[in-house]
Amino acid sequence: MTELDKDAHYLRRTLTLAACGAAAVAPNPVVGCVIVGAAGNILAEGYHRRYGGPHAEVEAVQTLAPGQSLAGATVYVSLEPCAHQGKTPPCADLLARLQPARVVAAVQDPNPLVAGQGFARLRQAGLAVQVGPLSAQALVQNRRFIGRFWQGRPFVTLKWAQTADGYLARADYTSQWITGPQARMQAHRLRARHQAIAVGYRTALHDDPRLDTRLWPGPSPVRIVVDPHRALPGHLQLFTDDGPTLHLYTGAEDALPFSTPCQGYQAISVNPGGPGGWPGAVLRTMHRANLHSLLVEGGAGLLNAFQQANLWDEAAVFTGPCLFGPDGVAAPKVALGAPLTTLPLGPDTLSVFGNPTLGFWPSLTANQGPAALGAVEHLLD
Ligand code: AOF
Ligand code: ZN
Repeated sequence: MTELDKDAHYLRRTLTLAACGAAAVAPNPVVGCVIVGAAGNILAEGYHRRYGGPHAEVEAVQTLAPGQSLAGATVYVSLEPCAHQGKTPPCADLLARLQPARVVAAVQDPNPLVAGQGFARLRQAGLAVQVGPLSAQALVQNRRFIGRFWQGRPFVTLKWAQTADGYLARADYTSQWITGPQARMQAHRLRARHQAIAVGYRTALHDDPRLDTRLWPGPSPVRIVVDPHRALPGHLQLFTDDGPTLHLYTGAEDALPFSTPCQGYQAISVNPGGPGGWPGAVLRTMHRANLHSLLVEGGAGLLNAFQQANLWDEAAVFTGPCLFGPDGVAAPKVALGAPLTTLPLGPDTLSVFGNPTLGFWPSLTANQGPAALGAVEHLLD
């Protein structure tokens, strides 16, 4: 194996380890770490297991044999070691004390508390520092964490299920499943990967959704419901099942609309007349609530609003075999281009698209060259 092959091999392993934390670390990034000895043997491994817990480097160092020297060793990590005193002391200082020969990180941490300072500390301590290979893969894996720093707003995924002829629902909104159980599990995986989930008035009323993750491991997202006139009835599961619900409306902030809302319920008056219309109002509310990623589940009105405001980064489109035309509710008319990846799911498919005009995907491809477009293996982590 050449040195480059070896670095790619172990960095790939850091990404595999990082993915093990996917269900529990948000809003932190997923991070994996592998320590390889001078003889090429793995000495320790670890990953960031849960938000607030030890970082990947600490997890790995804790599994080193007592007294193990790191002379000549390489520490591989999927993200730049941190330089700040957060919930744990800086990982860069920990590695500097252990004095391996090299630290190889897949990407720089965009968090302004780190942003190159971790690398600087390691170099000051005399360690060789290398960034990449596999930068594009690592960026894709942490795109929700990284994208929000690049854009200064939450990472937004649009999600919908459409019929083979391009409709979201029948014209009269009578409820009918478009996709099968495999696709629904994937939809719950997507929910578990986002900190918040938004639906509009009509979807809340007609579908009475729970918006939880009962079909996939991971936390249920904070529910955001856009109800311009505060007209939704209090018996909806969004308002009765416990779990945070942010109920967004316009107008005066007076008494709560329901006498017994669920635990974590908040009625929030917003101004959709500001920049970005309703999508802008949703994202500003999320910023105040410290929520960094959003799955927009529908319906057509809310999806179209995010698309028209160009406030989206990714689209996850499920397509089932049935036909609702010609009078159904049309799927959003988004210029999607070619999918980044397509997953066959029983009779259905899931296609993932990146916004071709702004934000994460064009920045990634501009920074990395078109080869980055092949870096899609972590899209479905
Ligand atoms: C690392 N290794 O495994 C992770 C890092 O709130 P804290 O103290 O856990 O810090 C979170 C920040 O630390 C997060 O925003 C990101 O910049 C970095 N995450 N860094 O060296 C890790 N998870
Ligand atoms: Zn750290």
